[in-house]
Amino acid sequence: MYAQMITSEATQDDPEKLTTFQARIDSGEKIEPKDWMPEGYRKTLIRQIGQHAHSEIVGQLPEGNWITRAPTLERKAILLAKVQDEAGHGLYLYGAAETLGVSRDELTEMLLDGRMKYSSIFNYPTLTWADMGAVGLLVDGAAIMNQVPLQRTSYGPYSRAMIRICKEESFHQRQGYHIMMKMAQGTTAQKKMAQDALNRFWYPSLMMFGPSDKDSVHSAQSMAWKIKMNTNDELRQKFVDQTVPQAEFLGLTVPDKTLRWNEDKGGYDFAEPDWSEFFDVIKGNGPCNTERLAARNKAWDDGAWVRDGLMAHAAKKRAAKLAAE
Ligand code: FAQ
Repeated sequence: MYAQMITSEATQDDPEKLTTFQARIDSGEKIEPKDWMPEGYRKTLIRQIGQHAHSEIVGQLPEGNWITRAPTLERKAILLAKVQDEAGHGLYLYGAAETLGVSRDELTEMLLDGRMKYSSIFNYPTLTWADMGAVGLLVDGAAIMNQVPLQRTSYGPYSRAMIRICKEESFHQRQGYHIMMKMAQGTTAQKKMAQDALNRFWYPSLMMFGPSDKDSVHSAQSMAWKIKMNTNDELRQKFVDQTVPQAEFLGLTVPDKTLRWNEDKGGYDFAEPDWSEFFDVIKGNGPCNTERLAARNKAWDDGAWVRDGLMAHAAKKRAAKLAAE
């Protein structure tokens, strides 16, 4: 439906403006908020940046759940800092989306009433401490693989937000790797926990890149506009190629019996995730969808008095300034 909307809107745009716009994109120029842009470009960016921002915010929940239970003071402090970073990423991204003419409140309302999505991965539970390692290693690892190319995306505010986000995400991935390393080198029970976390998070992490290219509705147009720099399958392949040796170094086994190095393509052959599970999760039927949205709705309702107070204070200051003029 969204794709149809974009096509019909794109055809309503002035063809001459569209040609000039595409030429700017093709020559690698950045598009800035006040520049002319096709309505479909603007809407696609709002959808992608908004979904990305929501993912950062909802993504705090499975890890926030472990802050009080992290095994040492040092691990608590690191995890707390990581979760705070995710909040910051959400804020830069909401800021980037706002330059496209949508407010943060509107975006939040669309998340809360189900009109906008967030990443499928955050609908899976984090059952043990080793899951914090798997989230860092795999989820942040997949996020970086997707986001490093987005530093070169065509929309200026999005690309600049991604530069800072990627720096922080690489620390996140390393802290996950460090947790996994400690667990894998620990007692038999700890190694088992690390393996179990890898088993549960492997396929959901592969799903983070989106459906296979043949089923990706938006890739062709988004890549022509350089909103996306790679296809979903290209990034998934790169992620597998990067992550398998890391897991092997830890002495852990990737839960895919078909996994083989393919000399001809210079990458691994691997099993696709269960796509019916993916589509089910993004429809709202994953293990934690209800819980995640309930937590965000509660946070929004509980924070209403703060927002109202800030608005009343701002109105009072504005009125005082006007009276003094
Ligand atoms: N989950 O045509 P495509 C993070 C939807 S950040 C849910 O291929 P597109 C940091 C898609 O929206 C993680 N929905 O779509 C962190 C579309 O539905 P729609 C988030 C998904 O947009 C770490 C439909 O399927 N990162 O994790 C997913 O061209 C640790 C058809 O798909 C970003 O958002 C999915 N996985 O490509 C935080 C990166 N995949 O909207 C805390 C930026 C697809 O028509 C802890 N986003 N869909 O109803 C992107 O690069 C793209 O949006 C893709 C999807 C690649 C996700």
